[in-house]
Amino acid sequence: EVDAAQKAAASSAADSDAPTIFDKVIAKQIPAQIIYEDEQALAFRDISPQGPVHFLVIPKVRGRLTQLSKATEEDKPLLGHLMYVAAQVAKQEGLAQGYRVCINDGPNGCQSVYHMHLHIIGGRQIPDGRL
Ligand code: IU
Repeated sequence: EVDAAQKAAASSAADSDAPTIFDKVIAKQIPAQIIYEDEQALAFRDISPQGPVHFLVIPKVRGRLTQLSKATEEDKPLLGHLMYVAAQVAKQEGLAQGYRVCINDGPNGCQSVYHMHLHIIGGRQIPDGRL
């Protein structure tokens, strides 16, 4: 398992405006289990699931939203949409008992892919205060 320090080191190296693997997911150039898609957002299963259900919700337009801390006033509707999609897909996935929504930002947040994304993890009891 990759520890937090390794992940943080990898993420600072990756901190750029360069395209990420998620652009290839959006373009369907690499296989991904896409479970929801609309004009603005995409949800797909995390390749390294941290629970029985673990999916990511991403905006299709990455350019101005590589990470949450880069969000501007104009991103507010999109951020709201991503949260709403997370809840709808969680329902679709049968997470009636609840789930955790998490966004990692920057090196200290252990962000590894610089295309903003929400993690939705459920299907098990999540310990208080942890992923
Ligand atoms: P992070 O918040 O940037 O650390 O999350 C990135 C997530 O993207 C992480 O949970 C990976 O397992 C996941 N992921 C993926 O689902 N598919 C990929 O091709 C890659 C990463 I690279």
